[in-house]
Amino acid sequence: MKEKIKKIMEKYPAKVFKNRKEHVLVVNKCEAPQMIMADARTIPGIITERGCTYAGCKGVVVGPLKDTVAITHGPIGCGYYSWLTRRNRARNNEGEGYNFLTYCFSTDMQEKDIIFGGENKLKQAIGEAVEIFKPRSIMICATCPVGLIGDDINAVANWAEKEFDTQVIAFSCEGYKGVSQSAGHHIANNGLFKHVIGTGDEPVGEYSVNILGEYNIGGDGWEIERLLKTVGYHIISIMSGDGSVERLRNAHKAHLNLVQCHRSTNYTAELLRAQYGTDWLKINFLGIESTVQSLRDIAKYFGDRKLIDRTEALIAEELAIIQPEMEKYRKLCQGKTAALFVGGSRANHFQGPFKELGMETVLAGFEFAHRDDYEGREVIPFIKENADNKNIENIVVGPDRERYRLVLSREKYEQLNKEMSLNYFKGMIKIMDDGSIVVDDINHYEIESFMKLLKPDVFGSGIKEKYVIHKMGTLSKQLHSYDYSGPFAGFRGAVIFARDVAMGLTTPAWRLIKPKWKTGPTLEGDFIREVV
Ligand code: CFM
Ligand code: HCA
Repeated sequence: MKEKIKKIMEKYPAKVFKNRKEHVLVVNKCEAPQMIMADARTIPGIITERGCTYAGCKGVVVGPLKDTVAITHGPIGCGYYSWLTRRNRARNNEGEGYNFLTYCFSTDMQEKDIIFGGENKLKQAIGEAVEIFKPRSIMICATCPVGLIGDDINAVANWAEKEFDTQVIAFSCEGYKGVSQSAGHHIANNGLFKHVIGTGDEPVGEYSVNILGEYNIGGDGWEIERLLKTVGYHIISIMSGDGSVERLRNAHKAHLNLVQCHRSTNYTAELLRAQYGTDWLKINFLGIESTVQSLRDIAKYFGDRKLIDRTEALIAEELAIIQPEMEKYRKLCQGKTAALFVGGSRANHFQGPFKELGMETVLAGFEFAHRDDYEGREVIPFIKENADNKNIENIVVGPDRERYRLVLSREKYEQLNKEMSLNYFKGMIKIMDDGSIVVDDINHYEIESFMKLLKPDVFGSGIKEKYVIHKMGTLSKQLHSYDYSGPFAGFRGAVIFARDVAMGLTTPAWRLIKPKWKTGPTLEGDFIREVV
């Protein structure tokens, strides 16, 4: 396999070859720990699948907060692209205030604003938002031109806060600020931790948790919430699917933080631990086995008999409902293979659901994950800082004098940590079989090459790859937007996922497609080195 991969890479110019080969590995437990290059600059000119820092801040973390007016300061395309395209669902609330998600707020910067500056336009936009919507908070998200022309969004936020007596938070998440969406997650986490978390003082119930890194895509968060509430947990806040700023203000009061997407919220999880003493637990509600494991781990953390019994009763009840249907789909999918390429956590999280259908993952990779998402958090001290990640503020906090408290005694913590790994994420590589391939920041050339090499039955990724894969005569399953389906989380979501995959694999469409390039080249000509 290594030889075949080398052949793919050898087509690159020498410098590109040297770079790209560090981003690919074949899993081999005997060579563990295996290192991969990640969170590094994409080579200019390569057709990457990545997005920008603004997308990670506004589109991913801040955007789903429904009770705030998130204004995109920039050209209209940036605001438009991040206007619910992610399918982060939200309800019109139960007494929380508002839901502004169906609006797209933007300063719609024009050439004249780029030349003369856009601060006045931004001030005007905030004024209009206050007048029309009277929100409790406003968030300003910067796009590329804002940083390039030097609009001071922090000064505007300070001015507006006084002028309108409303909280205004500025996020300097210019698209180019980092190498991918990932920098935007960090900037958003920092802003919410500094200005929102810890500002509330609502009383919280017994067994209170936050769900971090769950964005309610296709309703996943609602299914997770249903399970957790049935067992008896009090969910203080969700960061940030169907989430609200008002609830997030009390996040510091949780007894435990549940981390679904490690990449996008590990910063907040760690800051909450350092400042308030709250442990975090990596959970995963995608797939039946990991849903069972997550529910059991949470109950074990609190150690209350009632919670443990209710957890087991819920698991038994849900399994009885889904098993007959799952069996039907498993028969249709058994023996097929999958390749997964998704942002920063789902190429990991969806391997379980495929496995439960009898499908092996032959390739998996991330757009923008860091080495810890691949190799486990133990590598964090060894990750080299570079000019790009130094560019993003790294907040360091100590214990809060009044509000720091530990839920577990030291002995209890030590004992539990042996059973379930608290404040730790083991990464993706450890769950993968020997011989499977890991590719970081894949590009279009590599997608096509690996498709030809591995011939997976399904390629799970996003909209940018979908039609290239379909044109190759293979099923593409969107694991970002869920192809307008979902929820996929929890027991019932697993059945919907299984149904969708079985349906996609068995459709007769694939027999009818004969891509033109399977019978001959579609483009012919000579390669001319110099044009006179
Ligand atoms: Fe986390 Fe996400 Fe993902 Fe992500 Fe994303 Fe997403 Fe994703 Mo698209 S927060 S890293 S930045 S799980 S939007 S809900 S699907 S790339 S794998
Ligand atoms: C983003 C959002 C995205 C894009 C999905 C896709 C999402 O990265 O800005 O490429 O299909 O989930 O909506 O990841």
